[in-house]
Amino acid sequence: MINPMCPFAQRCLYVLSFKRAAVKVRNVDLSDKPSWFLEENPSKYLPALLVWNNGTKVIIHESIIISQFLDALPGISIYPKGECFLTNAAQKAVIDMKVATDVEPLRRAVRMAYWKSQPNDREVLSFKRIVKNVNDMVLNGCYFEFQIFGRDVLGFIDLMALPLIERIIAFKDLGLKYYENLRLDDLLKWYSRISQIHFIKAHSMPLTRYINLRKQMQLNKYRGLVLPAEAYDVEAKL
Ligand SMILES: N[C@@H](CCC(=O)N[C@@H](CS)C(=O)NCC(=O)O)C(=O)O
Repeated sequence: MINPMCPFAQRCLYVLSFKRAAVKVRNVDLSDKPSWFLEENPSKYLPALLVWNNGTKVIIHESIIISQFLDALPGISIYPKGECFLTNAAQKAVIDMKVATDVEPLRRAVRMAYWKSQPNDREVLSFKRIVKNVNDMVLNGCYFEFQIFGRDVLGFIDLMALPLIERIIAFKDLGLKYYENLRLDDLLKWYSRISQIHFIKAHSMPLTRYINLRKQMQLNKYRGLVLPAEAYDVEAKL
């Protein structure tokens, strides 16, 4: 269960698209939650994955956990898969750690940029620190695993970071204080590379949709993510 404009759902969609796994995707309007959704997913949060295992229903939440579950399904893996199981496990641990410590703080930066038009100095500093850290992890537009393992290959960190970085990039020309003297060159190079990948293109959105959603929030008109995503092609008006 997803909404195509939800950055956390997008993480799962990218992993699904990479795996080419046959999973039924159901879209949910979060501004008007249907009764089937409330019954099947009492937490009301997206993304959510319903799995039937030996007659038992399991509902999985949290974009990272769902993405890891999807990756573990039969087929190719977005995690490094070499000959040695210990190396694989150690590398997976390092990758998961990087997502937790360096990518997840982007949520806070994105949230601030969506909601807070007049940030105080502490908020601006915090935004800049989070974004600079990520910018420095993709020097010259290399994928995240280059800095960690020395190979410029798309991996799990890239897919978890993409929906959040997309929003950071989308808001860069709106004159927000967060972006004053903030270097985004490496992230922009990284973004221009990753957005050309076929399975990424299949789920990517025009960045203007995030700008229009932000406008809706700023006008205090946000009541949850609606369907279809095309609704965000038009700018919100007072
Ligand atoms: N930590 C969660 C965050 C999920 C989340 O915040 N989802 C939002 C949509 S983007 C949601 O379902 N909100 C409920 C609502 O709007 O009613 C994850 O990574 O999956």
